[in-house]
Formats: sequence, C-alpha cells, structure tokens
Amino acid sequence: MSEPIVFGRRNSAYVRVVRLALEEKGVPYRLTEVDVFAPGGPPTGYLERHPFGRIPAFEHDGYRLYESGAISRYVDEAFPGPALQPTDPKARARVNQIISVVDSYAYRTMVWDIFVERARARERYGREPDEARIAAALLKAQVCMNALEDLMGKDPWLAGSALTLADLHAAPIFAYFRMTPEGAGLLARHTGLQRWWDSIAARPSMAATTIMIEQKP
Ligand SMILES: N[C@@H](CCC(=O)N[C@@H](CS)C(=O)NCC(=O)O)C(=O)O
Repeated sequence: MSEPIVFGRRNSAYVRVVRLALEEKGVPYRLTEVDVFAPGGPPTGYLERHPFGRIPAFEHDGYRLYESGAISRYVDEAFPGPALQPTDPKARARVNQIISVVDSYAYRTMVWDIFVERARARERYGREPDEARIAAALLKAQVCMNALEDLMGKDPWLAGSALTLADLHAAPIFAYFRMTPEGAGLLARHTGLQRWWDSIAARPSMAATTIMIEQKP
C-alpha cells in the first residue's frame, strides 16, 4: 500500500482533522500544500480532486476522496491502529452526531465569525473586527458548547471513555476559537470542555499538526 496523500493547507481546520486521524492511527502520510484561498482560486487541476474547491482532498493507492468526514472514517477503517469509532450502534451514532454538530453549527461560528473576525479582520479584510458579528456568534458558540457538554456528560472524551473521531473533528475548531479572548473565556467557564481541551491538546497528534499561529493569541 502506498503512503496516503492529504491535499490542503497546514493551517486549515478540516485538513487538521484528517491529519489528526492519520497521526492517531500511526499512518505515515504526505501533505501536499494546496492554497484554495489564493487570489486566483484553487490551483489548476485541483477541481478534479474536489469539485467544490475546498480542502482537504485525499488520495490512497489511486483512490480519491474528499469531505473530511468521509476521509477520517476511511482512515480509521482502512488502516491498522487504535479504533477511532466504537462498534456499538448507539455509541457510533453519538460520534457521528457530534461530528455533524461541529460541522454544521460550530465551524463557521467559532472559526470564521469569531476567530477570523477577531484576530484576522485587519490583515484579511483591512478593517476593524465586526463586533456585532462576533457578539451574535458568541451566543451561537455557547449553544454549541452547551450541547457538546451535554452530550459528553461526565465522560473524558466527547463521545465516551475513549478518544474518537468526534474529538478529532472538534479539536481543530477549538484550537482556533480559544485563541481569541472571548473563546478562551467561554472555554474556561465550560469546565467539562476545558478539561477535554486540556486532554486533547496534550496529545502528540496535536503537537504533530500544530497550526503555525497556534501559539500566538
Ligand atoms: N465539508 C468540507 C468542508 C471543508 C472546508 O470548508 N474547508 C475549508 C478550509 S478549513 C475550505 O476549503 N475553504 C475554502 C473556501 O471556503 O473557499 C469537509 O468536511 O471537508
């Protein structure tokens, strides 16, 4: 079997999901940098890998795949290493529910409306952060955090007693969110999630996939 290839940028939250899955499984892989945010759009030919022009895309033994959820599940099922999904149907559905919550309600709110707006508005858009947008997003972020804490209950990981894909899909989003003062403050007040973050942040997979700006709040 050949080494899988991940196409995308190192600092993308969704690319990091896939890289975290590969790291947790202990699978060597190659990261091929693709900048879909370049002024001219995705590089020539990239739309053949991903018709929506997003990252990540993935290839393994000539098999091409896009969508981080499909890729992370493939990685878990196609390679040896610790299982990242439970076999029990209810527990597995919980993992999928959390992935869907993170994808549908947390990503845009916590990364774009809060992190990018607070920390990147000046360099990205040449303007001051839109405080109304941030304030509205913080309310939505709290709904997400309450829901995740509720689903997590007293477990150490988001979907039970073992690390799963649910944690790997959520961690890159929280990595950005907590870099804002508002995100760090909200996380500190959600003690279950803060404990979860402290555990996941300490994993070697997180160190191996650090987003370059991660250290700079
Ligand atoms: N549903 C996709 C979302 C991927 C996604 O939105 N990736 C972002 C980077 S983190 C992207 O490519 N954005 C480019 C754009 O919005 O044009 C997945 O799960 O892979």
